[in-house]
Amino acid sequence: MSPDDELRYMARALRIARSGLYTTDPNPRVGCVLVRDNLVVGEGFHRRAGEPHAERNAIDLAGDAARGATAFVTLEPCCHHGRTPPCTDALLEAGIARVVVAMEDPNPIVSGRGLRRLRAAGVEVRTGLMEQMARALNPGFEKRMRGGMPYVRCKLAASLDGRTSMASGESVWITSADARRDVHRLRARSSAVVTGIGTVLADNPSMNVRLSSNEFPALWPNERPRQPLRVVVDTHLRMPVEARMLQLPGATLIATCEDSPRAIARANAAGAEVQVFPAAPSGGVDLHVLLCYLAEREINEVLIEAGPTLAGAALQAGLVDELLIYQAPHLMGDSARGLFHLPGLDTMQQRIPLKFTDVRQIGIDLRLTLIPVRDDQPRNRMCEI
Ligand code: AOF
Ligand code: ZN
Repeated sequence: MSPDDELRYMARALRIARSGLYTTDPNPRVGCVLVRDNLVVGEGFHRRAGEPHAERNAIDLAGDAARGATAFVTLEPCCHHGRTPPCTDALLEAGIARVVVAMEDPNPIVSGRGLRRLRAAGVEVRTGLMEQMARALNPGFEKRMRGGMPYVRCKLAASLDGRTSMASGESVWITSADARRDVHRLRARSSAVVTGIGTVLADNPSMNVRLSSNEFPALWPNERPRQPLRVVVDTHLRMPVEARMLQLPGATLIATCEDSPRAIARANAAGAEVQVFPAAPSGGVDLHVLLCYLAEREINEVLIEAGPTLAGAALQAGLVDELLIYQAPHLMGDSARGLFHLPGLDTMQQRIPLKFTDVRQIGIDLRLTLIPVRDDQPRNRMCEI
């Protein structure tokens, strides 16, 4: 098989893995392609935790044709008994001769053991083919497995002059319907969506996924995306019992510093789960502790959709991995509110430098993707509590 063929088959495995983008949580998205005599004899992806892994699905499809085939897998085959049996055993039983893997499984109970098991059984193993792309498919799973923290995206919608709401607080809708649909896809791939009580009180948002299945290009027919866990950062437990999100399917978690049993019971009765957290030195729920807690609940990808206070606090604490800014082609004027509240930032030297990783037009708006870059800022913090 030529190097070009190998790239082609791994690219196919990666594309198939994307079919699980909205459903595998908390498991990673994984794809597998089986090739014999330069023909695809089977392929599969992991759909949902508890259901068969990608390799198992591909082997079942190939049947006897799997014997002597090469398996292209986007993640190292597992070698443990979890909700499903080990894929290494399935590959060996099926008589797979060679395994090409894009990335090692960061899960400490696998982490190289799957590859060693295959090699020990005489299977030829190659790793690292299209590794970057495989890692980009599961940033949250990898970060949680390696550091006990979720991958955090922060989404904001702004005018061309970087304003997010008028001085009166009025803010709906800044961007167009196309950009809002894009945000719903972002929500749908996230395990949790985080907002602040200020946004709840001002806008009474639903924070759910409201797209029909055909608006998810990666989703297979008749499948619905999950609803992410809704998290409201609400230091003083001011959540109104009639908040719209509490009436909707899916769970809402209130993260608070208020431990009054009466206030908690009231929120519980309205359908919200309440978790009490320590306050950060600057006041308000300690977001680092909150994210560690979410990772413990197997939350892989977090989307912060909040106003300038919460978004600024998360950014200044070095907790944001990626910023997504939807920018609309209009001006809101200089009395309107900005993107981030960043207290203590007074000199040019204190600026928070960012790097563009993607810029594209979505309908009439722009979507800017950026990552923080400064090394002397706390960044990619691990869970160390
Ligand atoms: C694979 N192929 O398609 C996936 C893998 O509880 P289980 O049995 O589903 O195991 C989950 C773990 O298996 C998950 O944390 C990750 O380490 C690995 N996922 N491995 O060989 C797959 N989804
Ligand atoms: Zn497996």
